[in-house]
Amino acid sequence: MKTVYLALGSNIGDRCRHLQAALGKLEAPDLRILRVSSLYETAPVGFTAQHWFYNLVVEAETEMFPLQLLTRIAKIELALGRVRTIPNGPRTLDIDILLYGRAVVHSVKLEIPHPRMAERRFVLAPLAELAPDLRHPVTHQAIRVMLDAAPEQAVRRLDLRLGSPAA
Ligand code: PH2
Ligand code: MG
Ligand code: MG
Repeated sequence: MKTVYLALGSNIGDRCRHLQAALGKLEAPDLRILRVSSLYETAPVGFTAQHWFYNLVVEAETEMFPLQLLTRIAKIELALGRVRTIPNGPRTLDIDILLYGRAVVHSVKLEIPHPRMAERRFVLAPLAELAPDLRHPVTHQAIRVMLDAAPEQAVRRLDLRLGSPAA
């Protein structure tokens, strides 16, 4: 059993509903959602001519191996209407694996820890809410330290929390 952290984002249509539906689809006999961060409204990073995102981070426990988890995630993204157009462009739902236990994975299809997490407040702010003292397996920096060091980016924590489907 591994503890994993997943980052979810949506910036098309009913962002809340897409994220809530994703939580429902993630929960399964081989993937248990333990905790869900608050919801954050965040300015788009990278390709900036698009709507603001809703982002959150999920802490889960899974028996799946990393590539199995990636395949499961791709199915959920597809089921929720994801169409891949421009890189970093608008999406109904994006699910990224941030951390998988303390594992380091470099494969063509998958990199863990997520290679851009250090630059992304929209990931680090919700992750720091769940696991501020967790250390990045490569740099050994605590998540709260990574958040302090991350570049400026508008992230607003909303007074709104999506339910964990198991709760
Ligand atoms: N995802 C991206 C690119 N830019 N910006 C925000 N605020 N939130 C995201 O989830 C996001 C992004 C690529 O997946
Ligand atoms: Mg992403
Ligand atoms: Mg992705």
